[in-house]
Amino acid sequence: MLFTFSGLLLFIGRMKIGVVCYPTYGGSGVVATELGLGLARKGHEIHFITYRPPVRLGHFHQNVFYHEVDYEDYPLFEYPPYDTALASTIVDVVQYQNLDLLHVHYAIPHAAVAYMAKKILLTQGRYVPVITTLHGTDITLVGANRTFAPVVEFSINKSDGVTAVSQSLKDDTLRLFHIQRDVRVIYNFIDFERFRKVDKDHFKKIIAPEGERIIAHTSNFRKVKRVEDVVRIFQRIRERVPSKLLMIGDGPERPNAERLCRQLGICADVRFLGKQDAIEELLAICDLFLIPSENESFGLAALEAMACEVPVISSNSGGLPEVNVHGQTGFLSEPGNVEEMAHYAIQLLTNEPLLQKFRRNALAQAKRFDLNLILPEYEAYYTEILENSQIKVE
Ligand code: GMT
Repeated sequence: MLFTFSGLLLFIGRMKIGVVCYPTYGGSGVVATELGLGLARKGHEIHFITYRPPVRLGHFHQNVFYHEVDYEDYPLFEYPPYDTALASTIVDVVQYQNLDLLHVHYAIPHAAVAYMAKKILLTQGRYVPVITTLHGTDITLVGANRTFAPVVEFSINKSDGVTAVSQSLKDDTLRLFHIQRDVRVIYNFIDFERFRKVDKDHFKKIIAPEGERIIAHTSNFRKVKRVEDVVRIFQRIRERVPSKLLMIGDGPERPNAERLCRQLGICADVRFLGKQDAIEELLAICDLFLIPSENESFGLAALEAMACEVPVISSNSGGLPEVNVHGQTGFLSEPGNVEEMAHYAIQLLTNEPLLQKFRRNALAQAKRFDLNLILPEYEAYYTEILENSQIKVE
């Protein structure tokens, strides 16, 4: 059979890349969108294939295209067959936009759906390599569950390239699944054009009129984030240091966290801000960031805080130690050890020179994950996978 393969584009450097991701507020969707936008700025043509425009997509860009997954409901479907609709849309976009490769973020269901699309395209004589980026819970939480595990393992093994956002996630993947292929670690990244400390003093005066310390937590408020620990840590800090807590984001655990604030009588000092677009403006006024997660493959929220010169008190789970350096950019404790986390927070907040030093260290560490350093790693990986795929087809 004769396969058409648009790898020729490789030699002129400009790639046409299909990006499949969750368009919601969530680390994997944010990484996928910002990677796509970064690649578009470098001249690649990026085609997002999702059920809604990704939240961080923003304004029009000449190299960015958006293809909505077309889905028609039918009374028979108690569960919408989104996977089938997505596979059909991928087939359509690859064919008609002549894509070079597909980059899917979050294994479930994207890696399996991409495999199906690849197989359909092969019957039409078209080969498109698939790269899967593992983000965390697709491996450690949902992925490892037997409801999904066989499909996750199969689709990782069938991807042409697989990346993990931290060494810890790679190790977890190899421990939890029978993986017969290489998994490349390409760290998450930060765009310093957007995330940097800016002067928002007027804003600070509104949140903390008496010059209180400002502490923040950002997440999707899922169980794995241990948001009640955030409240308990803050309660302990507040007993020693006048301070305010900003709870940014939303999710299933928010009502429990709000209830706990009421029980503890600390509501006046805690603000639940819901989902926010300009997180960097909030981080700009913060003194400390809390992320006590049960598990965290990377902790993009911590990196965003560090880029804005905010030290981090975190758990030591998953990939967090690869981002937050104990005793330099913040402190790490066992998940659930709220006493120790509060102790570390108070130590920093009551020692201005130490806090300033940690602020500088946080920024220096964040610079290791600069978008401009990580983007070329993805480009090189794409090129490698395209070249290998070409050899396979030939
Ligand atoms: O948090 C999740 O449930 C899934 C996922 C997401 O889409 O937000 O988060 C994961 O991917 C992020 C981006 O790579 C990582 O920074 C997060 O650490 C990771 N979350 C977990 O591992 C819990």
